Parts: sequence; C-alpha cells; structure tokens
Amino acid sequence: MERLYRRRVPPEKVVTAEIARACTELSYETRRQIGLLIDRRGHIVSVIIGNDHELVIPNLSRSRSGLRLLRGVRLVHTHLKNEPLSRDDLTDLALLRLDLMMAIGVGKNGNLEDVYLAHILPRTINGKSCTEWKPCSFQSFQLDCKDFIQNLENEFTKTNPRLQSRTKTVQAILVSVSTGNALRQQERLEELEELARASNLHVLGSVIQRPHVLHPKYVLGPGKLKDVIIQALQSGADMLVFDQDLSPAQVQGISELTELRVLDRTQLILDIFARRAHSRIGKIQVELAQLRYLLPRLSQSSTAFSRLGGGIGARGPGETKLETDRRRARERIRRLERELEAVSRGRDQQRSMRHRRAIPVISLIGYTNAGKSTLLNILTGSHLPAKNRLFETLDTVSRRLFLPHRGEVILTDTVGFIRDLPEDLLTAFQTTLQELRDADLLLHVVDAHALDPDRHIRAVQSILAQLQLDRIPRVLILNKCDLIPHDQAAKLCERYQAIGISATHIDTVARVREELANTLNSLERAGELRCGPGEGHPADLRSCRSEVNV
Ligand SMILES: Nc1nc2c(ncn2[C@@H]2O[C@H](COP(=O)(O)OP(=O)(O)OP(=O)(O)O)[C@@H](O)[C@H]2O)c(=O)[nH]1
Ligand SMILES: [Mg+2]
Repeated sequence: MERLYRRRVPPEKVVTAEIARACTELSYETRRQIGLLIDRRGHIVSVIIGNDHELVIPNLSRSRSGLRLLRGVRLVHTHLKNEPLSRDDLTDLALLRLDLMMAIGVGKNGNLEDVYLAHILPRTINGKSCTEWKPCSFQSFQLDCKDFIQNLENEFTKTNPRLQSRTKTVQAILVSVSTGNALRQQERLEELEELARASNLHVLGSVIQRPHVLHPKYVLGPGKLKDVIIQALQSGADMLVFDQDLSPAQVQGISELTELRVLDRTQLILDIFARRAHSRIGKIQVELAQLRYLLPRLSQSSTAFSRLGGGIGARGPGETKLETDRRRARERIRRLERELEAVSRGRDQQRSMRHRRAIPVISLIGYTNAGKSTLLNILTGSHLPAKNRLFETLDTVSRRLFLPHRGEVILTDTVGFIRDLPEDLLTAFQTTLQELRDADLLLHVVDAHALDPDRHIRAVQSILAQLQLDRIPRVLILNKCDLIPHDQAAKLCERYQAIGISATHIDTVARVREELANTLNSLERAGELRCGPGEGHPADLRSCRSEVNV
C-alpha cells in the first residue's frame, strides 16, 4: 500500500497497467475491493480498502473546489467478480462529481480482466446524468485521460455557462416535500419562490415530492434526495432551499450527503429580514431571531451550519460566524435582549406621549406584499419604498393623515405577515408589533389578486389572535381590485364586508378616508375609542414618531 502512494500515473493515462495490477493482486489476496483516488497530476491521493462488494469514499471536501465543474480526482477501483459498475458507483460518480469512475475486474490469480468506465454527462439526457462505456479488456483499453477530461469540462461550460460563472448570485433549487394537499403545496412553493427572489437568490428550478411519510433524517427518501442533489449539481446550483423547516438532525443528515448549502423556509425569511432591517431595533430583533433559531442547531452540528458561512443564511449572526458555540450565542442573546429592552422603554414613553395627545392611531396590517405601503403613500402623499417584493417594509413608519369630519390621525405602516411566521421571529418582533397593540383601529389590507385571498386573511387573523390583537376594531380593505374582474371583486367585498380599492389609483383615497373617519366616529360614539377626541397639532406629531419616521 505504501508503495502505491509513492507511484505517479502519467497524466495522459487513467491508470498504468503496473499500478492496476498491484491493485488487482492485492484484491485477489484480501478478497476486498481496492480503490485509488488519482488527481489530475497523476498523484495517488488516497488508497481505499473496501469489502468484497463496495468501498467507502473518504470526505473529498479538501480536494479541488470543483463543486461546479468536476472534482479533479478520479476513482479507479477493483471489482472482485469482474462485475460492471454498480448503481452506487454511478451515484458516487455523480454526487461527488468525480472526473471518471473506473472499475477493473479481478481475474484468476489477480490478473487484469475487463475495464468498466463511466463519466458525468455535460447535460442530463433522458434523466441520466452519467454514461457508461462499453466494457473492454484492460489490454485493449485506450484513452488519453488528460485530453478527455479537459474536453469534457469544456463541454460542460459550453452547455451550461452558469457552471463556470463566478457571479455573486447564489443559485438555488427549491425543494418541497409534503404529505398534505397538492394544490396547497404548489401555492406554498410559489410563495417560496417569491421569498427566494426577495432574498436575491436565483432560482434554477424546483422539485416537488409527495411521499407517504417524511423521512426523519433526509425529509425525502435517501435515493430521491441523492437524485435531487445530482440534478442540482448538474444545473450549477449552490444551494437547496427546503419549503419546510428542517430539524437540526435533518440539516445534519442532508449536509452529510452534499456540500451544497442547505437552507429552510425559516432561515430564508430570517435572511430577508436581515437584509431589510435598517433601524437599530429591527437589526436587534432579527439577530435575536436568527440566534434563537440557530442555538439548538449549534449544539448538534456546527459543521452543517458552517457550510452556510458567508452570504445568505449567515447574515447577522454571520458576524459571529455561525460556528459560535452555544455559550457565546447565549451571551449575545442576553446582550441583545437587554438592548432591546432599553429601546422598548424609549418607545413606551413615545407611545404614552401619543396617548396624552389623544391622537387616534390607525395601523396598517396585512399579508406581505398586499399593498400596505402603497396605500399609506397615496393616502398621505409619502414616498415610502413599495416594491413587488416580500417583506419590503420592516421598520415601523408613521405618517399624519387628515380625515374629513375627524381631523388628524396617525397612520402606521409595519412589517407584513406571512403564513407560518417563524415563532422566533414573532417573539423577537414583539417590540415592533407592540405598536399595533396601541392602535385604535387596524386597517387590514388584503391582496384581492392573490391566489387565495381567504388563506391570506386567515393567516393574518391567526397571527393577530396569537398576538392577542384580535379585539382591536378592524376595517378590511380588498386591494389590487384593478387586477381582477369587477364581479369577482364585488363578490369578495360582499363576502368580507370590505371595501374594494386599488391603492395605485388616486380615486381610491376618498373612499378609504371616508370609511376610516366613519369608523373612528362610530367607535367614539360607542365609547370604544381608546384616545379621546382631539385634533392633534401637526407640530406635536414630530415628537411621537418612532425612530425611523420622518
Ligand atoms: N396593480 C396594483 N398593484 C398594486 C396595488 N397596490 C400595491 N400594488 C403593488 O404591489 C406591490 C407591493 O406593494 P407594497 O405597498 O410594497 O406592499 P406591502 O403590503 O407594503 O408589502 P410589504 O412591505 O412587503 O409587507 C408593489 O409593486 C405595488 O406597486 C394595486 O392596487 N394594484
Ligand atoms: Mg410595505
């Protein structure tokens, strides 16, 4: 064995007859497969001893970072019964992106028998990512290894330029595994794609699986997961994004099979929040949520998460490199909690001032991307960012709004909701959401053009109930009515006793103002308005806006 390490294969040969013979003889004597990992310069980087039918390839992560192209090492190994390449051989070839996979049959007395060779295809053909050559005897086998691998890589980059691109955009494959309703799964996947877009990921494709039960370690069955990984590698992806939350054990299990980065829905949402948080309080809240989510995972496997290092999933706590041990993470959490408490106290004071001034507060709430900021802009003549991106708004912003027959009110825009809002995020965002607690009226904006507005309404209602905000009076607005047929909008409005508007159309403004003024006045008459009547002086408002307000 020692002698094998010292040998060098000329770069144009896959393996020399002498080295191959040493392996087959050793196999013959020991009744075990012998494998050699050979790099492009012909150095034998690993000698592997298997059992009579398989061998385990060691961790290759330190070999050439050929995640996108080929690995830079080939495996040459023996087959005791002169049998063809096995399914596992071909899976390893594709999963590890080896330059080549070669098996040499062991004949009588350790003689060289046949050669079985396979390589990855530049593009998947009929569902196959590898191709096998016709077997031939070792003596008649001929191949200029160096040229062949070079041409193969050239072919790869020609067929799929993304494989070579060194762009900063992270390329992702979305994975949805569910045992539930198929339509709902599709809907969720579309939302996941939007979330990925909001996180600046480039989505290369998606995989939907509907197993009877979820696999406890891999979510998908191990065979299917390997197929997904191979497909992802083949298309030049850097990351797998799962629609469901992954348990620490699942992250670890999946990461054992691939060097692709692995992310789940919660991490994706946390990443978007980390990108969008501008205010100090927003940043503290996001980092807290990220750390709380990571903490139990750090205890199990820090290596799995360390693969996320740098870039998405690593923002915020990424500064602590995600390899932070539990102790350091806990300390940081405690520090952030103290800081958050101090900021919250300041906010409480601001809020009590607002109460003393008796100016009604109306808070915009709703599913993310429903059009809350657009509505605030058109009502108050402001220019807050309102883009077709999930979680565009993160920090609370308040503006003055004059209502006819009522006077000044404060209109507050805040973070949007989403179904299955990560628990840690909800906890961390208590300070921001606290603002909602003081609202006299909630203006619930619904995207009437969403695939399923009912589900959005239910998701928002359930979050309000969780936050114990469901007692605050609400006005429901169905927005984006310009995007759906008139009769559909009318039906929805009737069903929800809502007013249908289009926040991008100025003629909307009068109806919304009128509805808000009427509701506030009738709440006041019923004695249900928490603040007293009054026309807050515009100059007074400057002091009661939260930190990000103008
Ligand atoms: N066609 C149409 N587009 C609208 C309407 N209202 C908002 N939009 C668009 O919908 C997208 C989202 O609007 P935002 O106002 O940012 O939505 P939001 O609820 O504040 O979203 P988050 O801050 O992410 O929670 C933007 O591209 C708006 O231009 C509308 O009535 N009609
Ligand atoms: Mg917004």
